[in-house]
Amino acid sequence: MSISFIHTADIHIGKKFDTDLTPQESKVRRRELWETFDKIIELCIRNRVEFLFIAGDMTEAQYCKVEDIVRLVAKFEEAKETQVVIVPGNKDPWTTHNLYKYMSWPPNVHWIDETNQVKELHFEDKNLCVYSIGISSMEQPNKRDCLYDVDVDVNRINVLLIHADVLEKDSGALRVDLNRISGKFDYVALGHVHQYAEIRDRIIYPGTPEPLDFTEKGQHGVVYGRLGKDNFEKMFVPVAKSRFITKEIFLQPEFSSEKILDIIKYSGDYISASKDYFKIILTGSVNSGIDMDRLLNEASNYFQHIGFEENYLYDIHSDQLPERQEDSLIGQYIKQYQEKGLKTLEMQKSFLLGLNLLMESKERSDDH
Ligand SMILES: [Mn+2]
Repeated sequence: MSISFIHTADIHIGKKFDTDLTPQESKVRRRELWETFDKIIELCIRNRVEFLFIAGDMTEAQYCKVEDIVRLVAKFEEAKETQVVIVPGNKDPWTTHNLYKYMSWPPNVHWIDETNQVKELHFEDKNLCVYSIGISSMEQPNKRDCLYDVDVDVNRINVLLIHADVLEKDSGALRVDLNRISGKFDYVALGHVHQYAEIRDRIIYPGTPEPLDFTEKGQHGVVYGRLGKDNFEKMFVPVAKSRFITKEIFLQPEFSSEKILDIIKYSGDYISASKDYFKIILTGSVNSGIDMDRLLNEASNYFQHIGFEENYLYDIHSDQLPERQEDSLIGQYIKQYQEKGLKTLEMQKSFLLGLNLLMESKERSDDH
């Protein structure tokens, strides 16, 4: 006997994307999280998936309104053939403030509402037992040591569903020592790490189904599996709408502005540029005659979202600067800046901007 399941975590519905995105883009991205959630529900319905395991951080509770929770209830109602097991994570902890507590959920939704002892959910008809423990707050780490005392019935399919740090990267509250539990469970459905990772055989972090920032690289999706006592098959189903892509471009002084524009433009193919989030890191050195602000502004038109990290410097040589007489205005200006040194891109930009203005006004007065 075996069960079919989808394992996801860290959807972070409601998240405010205020670091990388503009307020308008942030709104779009929040809607995209919902679209991805809907897609996961659709996958369950279409494939008659028996179990949906959600291993914490389904939402960011502090940004969720009652409407959001009502929408979740309605979506789970649609997937009524799928048994949904949800454990709270550190972004949606099981506290008195959490709206989850005050909602009436359809019968196919099973909440892990225990934070001080292990909860066991038995699905007799499927010979499955799900073990789990929630999180109440990060400040008061709950006693997860009880996890290590679990006794499983080896004749059943045993799943551990948990929002946890098994890589020892985080503060203590979320840590779980795999060495003390492995062997007991036929599958460990983890949440918390946002990148897909198969930690050991049958112990998996599915990652965020829709990536949340530039640290969450590559393809994102959910784990779709079939699990029995003697068999396990899984596949990774990419459900993410967009990817976060970082590219580095090394600029050289001989590059023309057309060439730089082309390199940026071809960082993403047409489809990718229309839906993915790009960050371009510019390094190297740029000809001092190129107006990079204008160029980057133009390049932005080819992307749905693009941001630049400007780590290059202008290539400024004194022999390329206009012929100067020490006492002329331009001469004074250049001298002043050279004494200060042109060490940062910001200083270089303001120097070149001022120089161009002076040159233009000189040309104008020379014409008269
Ligand atoms: Mn998370």
